[in-house]
Amino acid sequence: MSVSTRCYGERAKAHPHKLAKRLLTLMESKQTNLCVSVDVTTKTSFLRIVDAVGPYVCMIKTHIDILSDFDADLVQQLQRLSKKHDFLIFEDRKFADIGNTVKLQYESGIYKIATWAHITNAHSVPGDGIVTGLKAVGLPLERGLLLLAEMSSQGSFATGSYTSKTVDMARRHKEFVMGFVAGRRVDADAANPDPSSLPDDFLCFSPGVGLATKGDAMGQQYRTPKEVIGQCGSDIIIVGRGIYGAGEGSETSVIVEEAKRYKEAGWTAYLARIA
Ligand code: S5P
Repeated sequence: MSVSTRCYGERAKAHPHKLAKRLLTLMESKQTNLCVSVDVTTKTSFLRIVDAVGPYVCMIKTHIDILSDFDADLVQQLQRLSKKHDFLIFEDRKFADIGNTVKLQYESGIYKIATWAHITNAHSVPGDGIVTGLKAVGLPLERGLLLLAEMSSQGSFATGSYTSKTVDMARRHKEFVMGFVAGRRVDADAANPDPSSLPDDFLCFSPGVGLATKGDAMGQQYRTPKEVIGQCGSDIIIVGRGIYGAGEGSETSVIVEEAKRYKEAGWTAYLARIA
């Protein structure tokens, strides 16, 4: 597989999607391609972990609906930390319904995701209407969308023609869709072995990254930053339990050390790729 040797800063300059440009610029200046997924269930643990890893990340990924004590103040604190440490917020909502429903889920309800999350994501399974619905809310707010083109879990059905049709869907909505959740640069093909030089230059976000283990008991599969960034041409590593471990009980100092270790591993893999 051929991978892009262009640096984030160069891609930022040419990028037509405002939020992708902002993210690539931030990655270059903070020297990080690490996104931490903070999947804990209490507000105190969540904010403690976000504040601890903030200096080392380009993005924080949330599952806002797993927080037992969610309130409006949590969103305000998260936004404050996003400014303090300079990272973007990605709500991993994985929308999967018809356009009209996802539009309501994105802008309304308790969470009002569109008001605070710079980025969210969606499955392509419903067809183009899902993007049309989300775009109606997100585009005026200058938000960005990722499509799930592949999944890291064992036995995932998002392979082959499902993946390539998802790439086609993204190309039809590139003013809003800024990239993919996938394990590799899925928009590369024989005609365009380095799609980072194309005007759409979709960003590739890869979950299922771990340095210590190969998976969990529920089908998650892990690869290293070197495999994901260096060999598969992905742009951003998404790491959850590899960094916060047991979550609520983990020492802040241990979380900080792990965040530094993954940041370093992701950046080293990227530097080796563009060298
Ligand atoms: O294919 C996927 C897509 C996502 S967004 N596989 C994933 O694991 N994710 C998310 O990444 C998942 O929902 C979780 O929040 C995170 C991985 O967490 P970890 O603890 O396994 O690193």
